[in-house]
Amino acid sequence: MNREAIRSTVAKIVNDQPITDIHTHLYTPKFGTPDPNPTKVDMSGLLLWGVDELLTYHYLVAEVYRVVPATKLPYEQFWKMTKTQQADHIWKNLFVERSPIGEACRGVLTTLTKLGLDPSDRDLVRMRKWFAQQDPSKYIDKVMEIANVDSLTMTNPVFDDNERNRWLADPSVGTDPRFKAVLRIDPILRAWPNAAAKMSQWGYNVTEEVSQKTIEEARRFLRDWLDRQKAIYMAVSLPPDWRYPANPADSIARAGQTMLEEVVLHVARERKLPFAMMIGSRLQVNPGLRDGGDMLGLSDVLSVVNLCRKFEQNKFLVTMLARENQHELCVAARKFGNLMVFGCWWFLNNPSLIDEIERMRFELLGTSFIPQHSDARVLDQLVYKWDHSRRIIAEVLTDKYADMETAGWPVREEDVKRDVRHLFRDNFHEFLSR
Ligand code: RAT
Ligand code: ZN
Repeated sequence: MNREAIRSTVAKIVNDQPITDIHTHLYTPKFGTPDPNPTKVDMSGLLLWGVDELLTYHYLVAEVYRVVPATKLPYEQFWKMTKTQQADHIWKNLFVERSPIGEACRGVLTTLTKLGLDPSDRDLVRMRKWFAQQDPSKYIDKVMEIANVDSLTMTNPVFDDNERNRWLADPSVGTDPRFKAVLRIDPILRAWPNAAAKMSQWGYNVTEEVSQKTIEEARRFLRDWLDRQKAIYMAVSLPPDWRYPANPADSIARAGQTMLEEVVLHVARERKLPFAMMIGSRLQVNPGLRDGGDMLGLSDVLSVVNLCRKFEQNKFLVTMLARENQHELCVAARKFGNLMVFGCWWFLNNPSLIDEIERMRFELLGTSFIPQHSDARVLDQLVYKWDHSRRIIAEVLTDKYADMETAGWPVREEDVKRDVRHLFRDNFHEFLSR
C-alpha cells in the first residue's frame, strides 16, 4: 500500500472500531441529572449532559479565570451564579470575545457540530432548547453511537456521600448494560484516619491504628462494595509525592501502605481485579476554582516498579499526569506484564502531547497498551474526546505502519483491524479476564 492508502485505511478502521472507554465520570440515568435550580448542591443528580454542562466543565472554569480574574469576579460570586449564568459568562469570554482555539473550547465546538448543531450561529438559547428536548436515556444511546463507544466505565467514589447514598438506597442504580462500575477508594490510601472514622460510623470495626481486626474489617468493606457495585476494577488517584515503600517517618503514608498491601491488593487478587493508579495530581492548589483548582507534579515511577515486582500476582492499570513521567513509565511497562499503561490523562489530553506519547508507546510497547480513556465528566464530551484522540492515533499509526512496510512487512487491512481492536477494546478486556 502507498502512504495515502495506508492513511485512509487506518483512518477508516480507527473510526469504525467501537471503543470501551475505561475511565469516565459518567453515570447511568438512575443516578439522576442535576436540578437546574439546586437547593442542596451536594445531593444533586450525577449524570451531567447538555450545553451548559459542557461550557462549565472545570477545564473551562479555570480558563475563564485567566481572562476575567478573581479580582473582578470573586470565586464565591461565580459559584453563586446559576449554571446558565456561569455558562453565559464562559461563552462570552472564551468563545465570543476571544477565539476558542484551546483544546477544551475546541472540544465544545466539535461536540456541538457532530451533534448536528451549528455553533457558529452563536445562539446558546437555541442550543439549550435542543438539549431540553432530549430524553437522557435515549440521548446516552445517541452520544454513544456518534462517539462509537460500546461501553462506559464509571468512577464510583464510595466516600462521596451523594454517590454512596444512591447505591445504598437502590443498588440497581448501577445496572445499565451500557455502564460498568469502578470502586474508587482514594481516602483509604491517602488519608487513612479520615477513612477509618467514616468506615467505623458505617458499621465496620476499624481503627486509626491498623490492627489485624482493622485489616479484616477493611477487606469486608471492599468486598461488600465490590459486590454492591459489581465493580470491574478498583481505583485511586495519588499525589506526585506518593512513594512505595512509604516514608517510615510519615505515619499516614505508612498506614496507607499497609492498607494497600494488606487490604486493597489482597482483595484485588482474591477477586482477580486490576487496581488502577492515576498518579501525579496535586489537589486544590487553588481551591477557589473547585474541581478546576488541581494541578500536577512529577511522580516516582520506581514506586510503581517496586509494587509490580513485589505483587506479581496483582494487575496494575497505571496512568501518570506529568509529561516527564511518560518515558520512564513506558520503560517500566516493558519490564512488567502486570503493568498496563493507559490513557493521556487530563492535562495530557491535548493533541501535541497525545501525538508524542502514543508515538513513543508504539515504539516501546507495540500495541500492548491502552492508548486513551475519555475522562468525560459530561456525557456529550465523549463526542469530542474520542473524535480528537482517534484522529491523532490514526495519524501516528499511519506513520508506524508505513515504516513497518518500508522495513519489509506489508500492511494488510485485516491486521490493522486486529491491532486497532486490541488498542481500543481487547487489551482492556483481556487484562480484566487474565
Ligand atoms: O480529569 C478530570 O476531570 C479530573 O478532575 C479528575 O476527575 C481525574 O480524572 C480523576 O479521576 O481523579
Ligand atoms: Zn478521572
